[in-house]
Amino acid sequence: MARAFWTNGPEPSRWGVARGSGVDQVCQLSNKLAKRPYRTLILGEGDKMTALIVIDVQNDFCSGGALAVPDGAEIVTGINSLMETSEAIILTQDWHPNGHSSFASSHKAREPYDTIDMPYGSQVLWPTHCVQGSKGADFHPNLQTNSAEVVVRKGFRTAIDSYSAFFENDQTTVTGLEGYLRTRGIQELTLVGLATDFCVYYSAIDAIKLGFAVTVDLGLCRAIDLAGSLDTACRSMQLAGITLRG
Ligand code: VGL
Ligand code: ZN
Repeated sequence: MARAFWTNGPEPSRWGVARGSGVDQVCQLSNKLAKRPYRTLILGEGDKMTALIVIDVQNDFCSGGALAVPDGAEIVTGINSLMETSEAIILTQDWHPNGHSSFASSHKAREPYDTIDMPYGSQVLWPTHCVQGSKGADFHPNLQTNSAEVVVRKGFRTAIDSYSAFFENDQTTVTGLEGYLRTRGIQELTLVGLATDFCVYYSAIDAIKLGFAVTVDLGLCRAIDLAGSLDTACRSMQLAGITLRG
């Protein structure tokens, strides 16, 4: 949690004053409580701001969905509570076009959960899920989405899947999230959501490689668990220096 102080009122024009006085970051946030439209959060040197990143809490990953993660919807209430004390909130949304290359239905004689070689490496084939604009791609109806500042959509290029919120599965194409976090001065991340062993896992590993301090709240994640993938993911996250909690 950032050590920070709030000051009511300064307009954006005061940012220069704050910077000149040895304060290294100034973030302007809307203030729902004050009558003034904004108040300014001033972070001193060494202060860290933490973002909550909510991964893919979408209908298709919850019960009744096309790629339902066991007990996926159980985490929604807890995520909503955690949002109330979070300094910054980012949601990700799996967002595939029809005929996406990660769908088994896009490949002849292939079944869901087969693995194929793509130009960027091995790829699990999934049931058709999270098609752009479909009900399955919507966030779970009970997820509190109003407090999120940003929604990062991923997996929208037909030829590349994207588990991670930072890099697509070719490990080169960026989503832009890193730039967003850095320009907001965010250095610490807490990850929650679906699925622990795919999108949460790849996002957490990329985040720590990029130099963020990363916590995964396992109590607010649920897994697909294909052939021991949950165990492998947890061990790799721990080895990488990610804090596992919950
Ligand atoms: C996911 C498989 C395919 C996930 C997304 O959100 O973990 N898994 N697409
Ligand atoms: Zn997907």
